[in-house]
Amino acid sequence: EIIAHKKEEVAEQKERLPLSELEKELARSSIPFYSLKAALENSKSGIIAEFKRRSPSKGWLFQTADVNEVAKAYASAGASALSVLTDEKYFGGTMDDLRQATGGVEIPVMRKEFIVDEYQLFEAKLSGASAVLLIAAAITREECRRFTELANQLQLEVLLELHDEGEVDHIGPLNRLVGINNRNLGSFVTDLQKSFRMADLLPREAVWISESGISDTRIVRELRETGYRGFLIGEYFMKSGNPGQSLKEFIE
Ligand code: IGP
Repeated sequence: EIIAHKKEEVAEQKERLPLSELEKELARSSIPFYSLKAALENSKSGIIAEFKRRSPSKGWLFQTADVNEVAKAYASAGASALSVLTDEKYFGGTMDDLRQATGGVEIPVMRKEFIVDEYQLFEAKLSGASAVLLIAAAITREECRRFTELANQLQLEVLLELHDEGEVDHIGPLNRLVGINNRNLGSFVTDLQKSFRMADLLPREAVWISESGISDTRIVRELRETGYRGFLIGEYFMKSGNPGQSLKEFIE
């Protein structure tokens, strides 16, 4: 469904702009890079604040949000990094949202997308992203290794997202940022216990990130005690109507 749709979307893009064109453009440009891994290892908040206009389960959270304004507000409120949805159909995001966010802040910005093709990695880099999400459930182990390698060559860090125990075998030696998505992909129900349950299976040398359904600081504290260094939060901030302020109060 969503993956098939993505593959179609990418195929159309590739026709308009061949990969070779993106490669040339990349060779001509110099794009600032901020390490997500370093930001999480060294930071106090560990919060990856997400710009998310809508979600498939909740509908619009903040349709008219100004991405430039929110990105800057998140950064100055103390976010360690940003995540920007670029999927339009399900999340109301665009590549332009990503470009505006990366142009306005000096912290790592991750492209949040269903990555199914190399092409999307070039796009991410050219839009100023410092990191990309790879969803284990959406790709084979071979693709995971291939995409991670190419991303690293392009100076993009990879956050590898897992949903259940069975996906742990996607983690390769290059995957140093591993996320547990607390949201069930089928039912959209979030279960924070998943992060606690799966902690034992994660490599010690990786930076662990807990994703989705986080809305209180007590959980963040418990996750940190369990070993998590990153906390990916979107809905809670976006639905408040003032995401930057909401993050600020969350941190204080
Ligand atoms: C943020 P939340 O519940 O705070 O809005 O979750 C983030 O984890 C979620 O948007 C997400 C996501 C994804 C969205 C995690 N992995 C993959 C789309 C695709």
